[in-house]
Amino acid sequence: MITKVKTYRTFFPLVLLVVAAIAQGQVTVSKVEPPNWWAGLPENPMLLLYGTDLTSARVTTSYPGLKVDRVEPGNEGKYLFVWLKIAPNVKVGTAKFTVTGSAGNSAFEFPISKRGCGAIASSISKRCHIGLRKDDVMYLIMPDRFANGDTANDDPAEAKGYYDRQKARGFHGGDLKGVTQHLPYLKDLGVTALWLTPFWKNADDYHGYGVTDMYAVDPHFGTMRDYQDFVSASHSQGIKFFFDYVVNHTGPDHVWAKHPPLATWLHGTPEKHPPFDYHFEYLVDPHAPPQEWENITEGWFADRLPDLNVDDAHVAKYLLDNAVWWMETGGVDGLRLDTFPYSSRKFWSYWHRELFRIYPHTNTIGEVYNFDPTITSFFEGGKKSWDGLDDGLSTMFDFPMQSTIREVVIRDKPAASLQKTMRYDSLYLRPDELVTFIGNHDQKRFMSEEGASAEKLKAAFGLMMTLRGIPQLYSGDEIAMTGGDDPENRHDFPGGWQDDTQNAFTEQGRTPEQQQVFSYLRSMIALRKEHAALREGHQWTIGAGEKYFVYLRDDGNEKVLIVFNQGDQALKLGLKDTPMDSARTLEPLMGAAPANIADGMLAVERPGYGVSVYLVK
Ligand SMILES: [Ca+2]
Ligand SMILES: [Ca+2]
Repeated sequence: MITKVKTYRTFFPLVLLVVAAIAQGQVTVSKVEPPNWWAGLPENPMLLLYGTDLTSARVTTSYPGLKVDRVEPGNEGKYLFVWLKIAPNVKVGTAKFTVTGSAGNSAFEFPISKRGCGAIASSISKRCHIGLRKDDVMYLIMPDRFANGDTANDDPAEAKGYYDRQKARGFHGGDLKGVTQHLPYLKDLGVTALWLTPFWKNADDYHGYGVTDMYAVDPHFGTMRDYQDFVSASHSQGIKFFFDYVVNHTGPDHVWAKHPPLATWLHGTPEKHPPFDYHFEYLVDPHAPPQEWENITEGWFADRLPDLNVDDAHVAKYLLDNAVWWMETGGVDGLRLDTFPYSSRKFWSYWHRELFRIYPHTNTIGEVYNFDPTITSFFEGGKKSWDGLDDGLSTMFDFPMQSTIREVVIRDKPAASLQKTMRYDSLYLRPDELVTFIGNHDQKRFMSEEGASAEKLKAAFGLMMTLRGIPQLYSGDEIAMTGGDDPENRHDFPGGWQDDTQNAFTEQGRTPEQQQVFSYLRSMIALRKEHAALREGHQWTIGAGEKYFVYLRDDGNEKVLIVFNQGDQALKLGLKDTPMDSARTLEPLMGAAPANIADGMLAVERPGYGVSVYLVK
């Protein structure tokens, strides 16, 4: 009772003061998004101002080359949308804006920056905004779980209490500096592109998928400068960077969850929203009534993540400007698009068209988490579908192939299943650009599947490096890390922390089995780099059976033959009427079970287990 009285006495005058201030129209601006823009960037930004009493505010500036095109108030007087018009020849500098309320005024500064590959490091990074290409090998990192490059940010003052390396779902201390420090390791392995799970500001989500500020780096992962230094250092090592971009939802702790800028900003409220649904088969079906699939695009992911109404023009423009801002701030090469089917195709169509207008050489990789190619292929961009829309998506992760490789290699499904899955390549416009993988941060590790072994892991890597597509590795698989479903599949990389007892970043620190897998993968990547046919060549099936899949990669200049085998029988395949019918000899390149060509037949006497690669002469 006494406490209550005390509280009342302490706070009542304060409350009165605030109410009085608002009644008098005390306009304030507490945040501006985006916080800056660039001279010569062919896109005029829409600013979102946060503050108080912004309902009838006017915004002016006398900065040459800058004009306020129009303003529109948001909810509760807390938001104001400001559309800028920026002259192409605007000078680099800091613009000052005055915000005039019904009584009183406020101000904010808005820097106009110089374009480059990242605001700071433009002199080092000459090339950026170049998307994924067939020459690339991508590597996925969860920054919290890779390496701790800066212990000072482990338990940062502004977000204390989430750091605990003993907790599976706590922050473990990994950060952007840690990734930067291990770029030589990645370069040595043969990695040419990095995808990092989100590192923008979260509340307690170490994985980064619950954003609370779309214009900030989470303090656990470092500073904006660390981000810029990281991308710049990657570029100087010849490694591209892909930003993990999430448009479908924010974290539950984002201020928008309770105070959306507009009534139409989200699909519902934390209390009342459409349920989560992932049955993409209805979304791709022209005969399914909209009621069957509306919850896929409007439901709240996991029933708790505020779903952005991307069909609202303000939200769509916000998300375009935000992506452009990260692209410019760091010199990002491309974007990995999280939960792609969960946002409307009309939105993606707009967003991709505008993004590619600004960055014609970048590209996007969509997460379409489904194992049926008749469903996944629907989301590939470049074609209008039954809904009259082209969602613009450049390429996507090849989930159907990922599951087939595991089924064949680990669970002894017929090797010919590989051929069957790729038969559906006819449904894609660019099947050779699909991003192939054998695991990621959302799946049980390959090595933790029942029946897996280092030999099988090597065979899976061998397939991935020689089949059509652009390979993507998940950090830790190269050293045969184990781990079940989430969160067990996200253990720390051994050696990323000062006090780790093992350092698998170095050859001396790896166990014999780890070294065997690492060295095999490194050689396969090198082989792929050496032979253009493995990256660019058309893939022809030479033979497929219960225990073998034999295929050729042919780029017009060279022919490379790959024999995948998991049986103990000798192989004998007729080559007549195949693209190999004029082949005379085989030069072993890798794995190399003894093989020869005689009388129009390919003979592999003792094929052994796994992948063998030959140059065909
Ligand atoms: Ca740290
Ligand atoms: Ca959605």
